[in-house]
Amino acid sequence: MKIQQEQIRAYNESHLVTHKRKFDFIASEISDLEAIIQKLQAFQIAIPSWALGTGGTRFGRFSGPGEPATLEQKIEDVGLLHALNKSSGAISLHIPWDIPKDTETIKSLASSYGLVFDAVNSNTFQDQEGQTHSYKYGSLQHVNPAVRQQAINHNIDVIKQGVSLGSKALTVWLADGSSFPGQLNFREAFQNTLQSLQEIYKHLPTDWKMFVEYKCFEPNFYSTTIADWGQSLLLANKLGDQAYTLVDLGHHLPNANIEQIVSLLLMEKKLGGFHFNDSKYADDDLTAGSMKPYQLFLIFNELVEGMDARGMDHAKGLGWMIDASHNLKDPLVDLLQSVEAIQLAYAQALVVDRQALRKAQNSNDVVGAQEILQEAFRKDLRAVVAEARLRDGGSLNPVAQFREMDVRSKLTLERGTNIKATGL
Ligand SMILES: [Mn+2]
Repeated sequence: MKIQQEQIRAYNESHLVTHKRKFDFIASEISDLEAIIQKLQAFQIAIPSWALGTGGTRFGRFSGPGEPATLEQKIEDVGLLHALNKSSGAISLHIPWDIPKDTETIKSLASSYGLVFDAVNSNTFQDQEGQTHSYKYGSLQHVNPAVRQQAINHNIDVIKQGVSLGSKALTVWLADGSSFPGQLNFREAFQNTLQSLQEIYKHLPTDWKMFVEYKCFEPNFYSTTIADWGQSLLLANKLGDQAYTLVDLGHHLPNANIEQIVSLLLMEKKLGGFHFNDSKYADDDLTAGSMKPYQLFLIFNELVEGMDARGMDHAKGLGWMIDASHNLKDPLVDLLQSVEAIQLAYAQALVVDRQALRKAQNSNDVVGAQEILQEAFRKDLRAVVAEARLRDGGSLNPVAQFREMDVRSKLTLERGTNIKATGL
């Protein structure tokens, strides 16, 4: 299904008076509002192809009705999101879960929804049917060079797929590591991983980036070969200018100061992109901003400050993507909520009084610094984000409109109830 512009216009029409009242109130409190709205309009967050079906846990998966069965239907789903929020204009494919059969047809389908292809993601954490070697004991780190070569070849294939789709980045996330002390020689595992990544890096087109993602534990529980930002940065530095660290919010030990990590990676020109999600304990894959919205704001505060310090384009300078897939909510509503939370945190970071904050920092005014940050965080900027969407032809309230239109029932009528989307 496709949401028609007329349906969005009609929805907005009936909510316009209330919106205007809220917007005019907040507009009177913010200077430079037009520039902020323009930045929000430009800011796009890529949707991963694996988040469109209901996710699972290791204990079970409860698929919902009307899930997308094909890549075409996944693109249709992202098209629905983008029609409503005008901020989800890109899709990130996971290979081999979502290999396009006919690239040109898939590209023109995506562009009919206003979508482009974001980073492509390789998968060497599962064995695929017909695969010669198993990844049970790792992939790029493996003690057997033949296994490493198989994983290298897969990544090169993924780059080729991405080139034909118009992607500009490869994201490498490895499950490699060990679950028991003594299982691995750490140094050798790291060196093998580095050499494998160097082989893949040679196949990167000159206008591409390689994102090296880290994760502190899971599925391995004793060690992960790229466990934290230090190890990822070490690899990215050794690989070269096109390699960057990718920060996934769920891939840290509890209470890690992610905003500080982001700030230093940006300073080193080594922050490549983001995977947004939220968590209480570990890689919980919850909706962005659902658990710790203040942390999300603090991260954006460092992002805006750090990108401005380097004169970067907020929208294009880094890769922005959601990486979440939970098992309770309708995945499309969950994604709408995530995008909204990200846009809100970004908007709040944009209204921070930077000059005053610098002054407070330089005079050790601890109280003042906290007041300045919380003044921005506690501003209700929902009407500002809604105004940015309205100007682009999106819905004033994507979540409410999705539910009011009963989009999921319509998708279920079209697709049936017994489909399980490929993914986590
Ligand atoms: Mn991730």
